[in-house]
Amino acid sequence: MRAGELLVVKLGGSLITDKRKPLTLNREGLETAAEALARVARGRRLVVVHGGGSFGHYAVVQAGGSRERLVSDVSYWMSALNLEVVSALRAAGVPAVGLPPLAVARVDGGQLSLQRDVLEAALEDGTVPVTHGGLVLQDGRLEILSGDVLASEIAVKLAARTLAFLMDVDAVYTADPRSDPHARPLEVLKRSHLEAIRGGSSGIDVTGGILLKLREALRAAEAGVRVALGGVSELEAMVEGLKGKYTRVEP
Ligand code: ATP
Ligand code: IP8
Repeated sequence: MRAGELLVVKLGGSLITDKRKPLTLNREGLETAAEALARVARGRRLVVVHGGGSFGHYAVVQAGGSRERLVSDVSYWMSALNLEVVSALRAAGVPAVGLPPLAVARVDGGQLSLQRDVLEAALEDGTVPVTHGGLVLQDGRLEILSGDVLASEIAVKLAARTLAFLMDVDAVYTADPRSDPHARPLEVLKRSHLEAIRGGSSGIDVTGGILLKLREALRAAEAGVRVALGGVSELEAMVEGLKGKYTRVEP
């Protein structure tokens, strides 16, 4: 197997899109993230999972109750966003390969499983798989799986050294820092903190916002992965396990 510790990065939709504006890319946020990813990819194996932001979450809401629109529109807009992420990474010198979530995960009897061989084959070739939250086969139907869940599952099953969740905020706070002036940043997140943390999302979000992310972060940390959440400027510190302004997760 190709050498180098494995790093999994969940690229938040809040960072790479404008979650308040439908179908709007945050190109500056994406390019900054791509450059930071290029730096941490040196000497490591890297898997990137991105979220839906104002592409996926908006498409789900717009579909209303229509299965036809849900499946076609979510697939279309998430593939469009995936191509933007892959293009930004390639421009930063990262040999990215886009993989739809359908190719890497499925749910049977409520149990999530990974197509490990697809991810491992891409890593073995020295490339960086870039998958995303979106449609996967779930007990015979195409349904939405959150990128937070997928990133955590990949980190656990492929025994990643580190899982980093990048967002448009620099840490996990006691409440949403965008709307609560009294919100305090957490240096450490433990399971016992979960009940007290208040949160939502920075815009439309159909998969559970920050609270789902925190549960997934804890799940991976409890399986032995080093987990951190924060902004892109601290990615290197998160990956090296250095001190910095971000939240680390303690099992
Ligand atoms: P996506 O699901 O599209 O990938 P994401 O994972 O980047 O998006 P969210 O799930 O929206 O992002 O979570 C990040 C957002 O959550 C931030 O923009 C922030 O405003 C909001 N938020 C709500 N509560 C909190 C909290 N307690 N701590 C930190 N951020 C919070
Ligand atoms: O944004 C869901 O993934 P997430 C993507 O990581 C959608 O929760 C809604 C298509």
